[in-house]
Amino acid sequence: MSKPSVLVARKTFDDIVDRLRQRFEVETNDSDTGWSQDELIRRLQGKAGVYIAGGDKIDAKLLDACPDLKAVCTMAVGYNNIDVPACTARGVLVTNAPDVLTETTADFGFALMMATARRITESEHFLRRGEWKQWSVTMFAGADLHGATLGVLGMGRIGAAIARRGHLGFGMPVIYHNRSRLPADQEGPLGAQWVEKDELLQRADHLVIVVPYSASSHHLIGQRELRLMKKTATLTNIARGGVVDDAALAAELQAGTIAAAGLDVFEGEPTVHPALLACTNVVLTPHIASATIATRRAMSDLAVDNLIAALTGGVPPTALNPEVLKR
Ligand code: 8YV
Repeated sequence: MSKPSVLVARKTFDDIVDRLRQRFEVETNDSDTGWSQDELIRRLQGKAGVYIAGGDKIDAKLLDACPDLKAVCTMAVGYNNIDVPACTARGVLVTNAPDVLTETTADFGFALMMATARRITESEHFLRRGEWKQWSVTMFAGADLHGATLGVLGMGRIGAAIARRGHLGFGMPVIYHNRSRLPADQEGPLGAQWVEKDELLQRADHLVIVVPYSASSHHLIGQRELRLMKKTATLTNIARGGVVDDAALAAELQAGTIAAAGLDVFEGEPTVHPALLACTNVVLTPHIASATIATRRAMSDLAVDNLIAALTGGVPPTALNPEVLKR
């Protein structure tokens, strides 16, 4: 019997792809540029599985055009790029890559929040431009993190890991909003108190956004929400572009409605709203919250574990629609 064929639509570590080659016929994308959906559809003909990343769109149109596809395995934890119900309806298994990136992403969220509060990139740019001529008592004076109130919007795995850092490491009172409140035995170790969303915005000194993107979280933070925040507050978004209305944020940053923002994700990335680029009180990074070698390897490995299990009769470790396996 011939081996099943799979497509690795995103370049990843060669030795991890070799694990697929031992079992399947493998076609790879050897460039860092993702394929258009038409190209993806063309290359998926006759393929039983696909390894993707966050930017690759899997929808009903693609599924209908790729009838041999049985498994879609993303190396990201977020899966807003995949129409999971459409996959389930067609018996296509979907897996994501949770847990393995939680601590790395929380480290980065904290780093971005600190860089934002303490004006690290803004002051570095000033120094590099040769503008540092004298000391001043308020030069790049920012806001403290220790003891300040940490607000977490979205208390999933990554939100909890950020709350733990704030509570245990920085003595921050932690407030959070999430659709469902954590059980008391989970809130306790995080020192976290559930509050309504508006109260979170009003009370947080440093707000970190960690909610998944969906139609219901689109522009969850816009002009109204920003205007509820303290003038001295910072906002950090490591979730997804689209959760924050970037144009509204840029306008409110320029107006001084909040002190500063740290953004790792953007609407329409890799394009960044020009008004954000023009703000000095924003730290901008190119969607790298999970980017350590160890974690990117772990994410890729987990996607490959899932793909192998899905196509060899095993149990994929992190299936999003495991009901498909029972059919
Ligand atoms: C990924 C992410 O780098 O896992 C996620 O959901 O946002 C990032 O960790 C990216 O999506 C991979 O494409």
